[in-house]
Amino acid sequence: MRDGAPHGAPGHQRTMLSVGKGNEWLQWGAFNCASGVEKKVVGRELAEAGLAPEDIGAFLDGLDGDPVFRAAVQLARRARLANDLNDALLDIESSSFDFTRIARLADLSAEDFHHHFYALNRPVILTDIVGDWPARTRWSLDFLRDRFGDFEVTYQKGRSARNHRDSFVDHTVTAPFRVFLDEMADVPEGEGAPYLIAHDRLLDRPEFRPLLEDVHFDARYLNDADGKGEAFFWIGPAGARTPMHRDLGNVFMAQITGRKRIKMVPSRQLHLVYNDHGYHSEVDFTDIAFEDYPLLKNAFIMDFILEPGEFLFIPVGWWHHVEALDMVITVTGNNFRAPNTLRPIFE
Ligand SMILES: O=C(O)CCC(=O)C(=O)O
Repeated sequence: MRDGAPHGAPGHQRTMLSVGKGNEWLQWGAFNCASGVEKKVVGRELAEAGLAPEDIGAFLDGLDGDPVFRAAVQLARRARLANDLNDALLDIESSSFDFTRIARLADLSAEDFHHHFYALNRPVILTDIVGDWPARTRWSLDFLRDRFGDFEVTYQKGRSARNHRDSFVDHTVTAPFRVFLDEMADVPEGEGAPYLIAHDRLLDRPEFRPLLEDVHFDARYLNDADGKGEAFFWIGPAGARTPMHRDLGNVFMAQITGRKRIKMVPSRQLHLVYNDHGYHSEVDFTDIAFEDYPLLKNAFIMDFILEPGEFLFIPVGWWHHVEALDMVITVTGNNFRAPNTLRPIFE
């Protein structure tokens, strides 16, 4: 049993709950019972977690008489209906679209991009967008150090593979860009790679704004990124990682330098990725423990390498996990010409 959370029960959903916290285990038990897992299976897991047999018995016997639990059963039923519909639709759609392989295309008209990918919530790599951006030749580490080295940046250091919630809060460091570049060049064995990510909003700052002159937003699909929060700069060494998560709108990832290994799961398989908190999966996608996360066996997983000079379209809601294979520089953005309203369809 990993991290004390039960596994292996049919239809079971893992949670972030941990051993020794009786109430959290009871919440886990109620969640699984409401989701349709047999009471005896849940009872067995609670016993394994160390709860007293009489407490387990009283808890399970009391569930059906509890109006809050009955409401949870109703909600779980509704969620199941929505999930079943999504499964059925995706199943049909997979007969004409390969959800396990990313397409690479060039010369796509604005209309074709919109009708075949953007409007259908389908990812694609475009190979003719980024190749001639001046950034591809100009943004060497020396150039970045000489030009911007004295400016302070905020980056992530020592992020864990799974715990996304803590990642952004507890592992933030502020230092001159030069210091980050030095750290990036020499990551001690066993230490999480430092990563300067979108959250620093580097390109929103006047001192870094000139970097935007080296990128050309293709007018077929993109507006100029004039506004704040529309384009983002990422830089990190091999090993830098972004855990599995989804975004609030459509985004693109323009790969300037280095390769990234990317794993993606369709937006409509949200119920299979163990998303108990925020916009993140609790699963470590570098090495998926399918035995602990059995629902993932039913997911479509695209697994591919984004090469330098490529442009990846990540449709809203698609889950993505990113791992740098080399030193990487990336520009991401959401300045699509078509509506990208970042609707609050998420919690
Ligand atoms: O490139 C990365 O590490 C992550 C990018 C990403 O997840 C995003 O822009 O949403």
